[in-house]
Amino acid sequence: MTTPAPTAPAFEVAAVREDFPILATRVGAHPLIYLDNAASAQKPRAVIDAISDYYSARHANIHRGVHYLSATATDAYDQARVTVAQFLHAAEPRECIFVRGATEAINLVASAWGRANLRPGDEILLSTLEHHANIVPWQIAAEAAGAKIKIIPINDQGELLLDSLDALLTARTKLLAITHVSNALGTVVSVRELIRRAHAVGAVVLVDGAQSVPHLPIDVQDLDCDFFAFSGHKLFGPTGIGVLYGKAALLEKMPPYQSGGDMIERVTFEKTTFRSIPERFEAGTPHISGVVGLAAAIRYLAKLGHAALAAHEQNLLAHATAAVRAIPGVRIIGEAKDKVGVLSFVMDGIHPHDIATILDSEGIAIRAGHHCAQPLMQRLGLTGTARASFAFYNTLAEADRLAATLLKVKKMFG
Ligand code: C6P
Repeated sequence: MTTPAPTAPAFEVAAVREDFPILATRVGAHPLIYLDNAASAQKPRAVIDAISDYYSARHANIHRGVHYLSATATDAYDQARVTVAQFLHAAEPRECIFVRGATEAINLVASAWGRANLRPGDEILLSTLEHHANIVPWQIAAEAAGAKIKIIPINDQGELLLDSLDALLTARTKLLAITHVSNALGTVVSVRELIRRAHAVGAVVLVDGAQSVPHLPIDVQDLDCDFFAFSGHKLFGPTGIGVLYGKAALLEKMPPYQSGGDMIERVTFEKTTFRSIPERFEAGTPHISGVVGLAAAIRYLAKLGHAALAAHEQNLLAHATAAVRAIPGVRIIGEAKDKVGVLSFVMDGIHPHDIATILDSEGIAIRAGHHCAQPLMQRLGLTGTARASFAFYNTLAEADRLAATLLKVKKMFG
């Protein structure tokens, strides 16, 4: 007789919820049901404690003092970079630059890489799914260089039309900037395939990972992307901190983005020389406590284990999708085969903001509007959607409450 293989322990959502103090909030008479995780995720005690401990016992400015506290803070900051590099599977920690968030990461590349590399007639390829943070910086860079922007279209399910790539990717394509996961629809984009095809024409690829890091394991070397951007606050870490990963060979050739203290080698009034990466791109006193908190979030997630979280989230998405789809007059927006826990929908004759307001009166937090993806909304013929976005601490009962309350919304509007 063979011994049965050990099965993974069931995901204990009730126990995990205990790690997040804010989930005990009450909104009037109702328990909070937080379904706005794609906008910003909540923070576990491990992150809150790490920040508190940092300010209570370890704070000083980094890279500047010879004293004990400065050395302690510098060590925490440098160790966090190692944690981030391991999380992304970067070849070296110096390839991970601390920035304010995904928005700043993309602006850094558009500004510094764009200035050095874009020329008149060059093309930048984006997709219909992009968040404004991965559109507007490229429009500004394209205008400055005389470059042109082209767009990968989508089908009605919200999936990229990869057949269009043959015509769109040419020797003129200098950069592909593509989202890994759509914030508005939840579509997972097959970035690995896109990166391979972009590299075949000599283009550099930036992946906007703002919505993928909370849901998918990331291996930047396996993806072979040139740049990868994400924000800490969507990854259960603090606001105001994020990461730009870039291949060392590319980062080293880029001019500075911002300038000032800590990024210089030597300054005279005639000329300044700059430090190597990562410091060249981290001018001024950084968000040290944010970096410490981000590393704590990554360690917390590693302890829970990706497979258990992903299975629970997929279960939540399937359950919520079926329950919401069953309500007459509701249309799900974004039905890609490969999705993370984002459920966008519209209801006949009811404005998304009215849906969100009524849900809020019952303690349910969702987002309504264009989700900073106006070109996507135009393609879908909508001004906005209602969006429920799930994290691993959400429960099937919360998904049921969402559906039951949407039924009430429908009755209220007749
Ligand atoms: N999306 C949402 O509710 P920042 O603001 O820098 O942390 O992240 C910007 C950003 C970039 N790319 C994608 C795909 C995103 O989803 C976001 C942020 C939030 O969908 C706030 S608009």
